[in-house]
Amino acid sequence: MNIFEHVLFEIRSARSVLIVSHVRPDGDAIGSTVALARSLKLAGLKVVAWNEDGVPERLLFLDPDGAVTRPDTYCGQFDLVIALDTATKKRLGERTLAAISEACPDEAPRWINIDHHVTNARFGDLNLIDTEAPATAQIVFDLIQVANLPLDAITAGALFVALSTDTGSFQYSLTTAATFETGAALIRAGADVGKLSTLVYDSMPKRRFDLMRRLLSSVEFHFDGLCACMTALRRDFADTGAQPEDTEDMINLIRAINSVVVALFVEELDDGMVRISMRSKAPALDVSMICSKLGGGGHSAAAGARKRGRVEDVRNEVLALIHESLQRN
Ligand SMILES: [Mn+2]
Repeated sequence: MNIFEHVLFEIRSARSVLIVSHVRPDGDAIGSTVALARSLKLAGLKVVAWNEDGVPERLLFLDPDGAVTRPDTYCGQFDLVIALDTATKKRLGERTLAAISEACPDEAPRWINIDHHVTNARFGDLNLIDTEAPATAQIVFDLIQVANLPLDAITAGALFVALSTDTGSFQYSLTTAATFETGAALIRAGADVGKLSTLVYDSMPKRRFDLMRRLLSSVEFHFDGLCACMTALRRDFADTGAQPEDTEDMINLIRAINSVVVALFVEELDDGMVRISMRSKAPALDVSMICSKLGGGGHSAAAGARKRGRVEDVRNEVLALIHESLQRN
């Protein structure tokens, strides 16, 4: 059996499946979760889908039936957990992991880990990791195809948005002819490109615009303009009414600047932690290496971490690591 057959065998033998994805979920995490949960349900399986932070407001249209909930709303046993788009178990969130233990007091469930992050820790009993895949949604789509699982318009739409958002709408370097072929197959299966793209790329609450205006004025340049750093403080959220999810993709505003090789986004969280997001435009400068040193991970061109401390201290520590990497390149 190849890995796909193994995964499908496990899924078909399961009595009850739980699908989970990482905290602060993006389009790929939610889209892949909605799609796999829906397809398996349509195939007659018993499926529950959780995300620690729930579905962000801007992605609610992907999940019209509210299939993805926060954890702890389920009493019952799972014999299979499928983690999507998540490099380490810890990234699933504390409450999610605790709720899984509570739901399965007698026997630990089997774990399937489906992901495309280079830093994936292979924490599953089965690990379907393809670091060449531009999105986890691509792997989920391949599974659905190979197994001949149902692919209705909602499933196709969720996969399309996941693929589109993780590739910067089919622009990043991992985008290949096969990615467009998958996009085409999803359109044939009922994904409405115009409608979905407007919902994803052409709509924002005013509070996000207000936050963006403030964050743009926080931008600082370092190392002869090679690095741009944007900082979001708690008071920026308080003053604008913005939510943490409103910072999504804000880093692309500074990544796009010609001189910038490394873009850094620093966000002060409520719990004394600081969230770090990084983007690299130089193939030789791997930001997942820098983020690994800070306890995080990701892809070579896009990575992140969380660290306890004051914003200024964490920012200076990260800038020192970036400086080191720039000098080596
Ligand atoms: Mn992804």
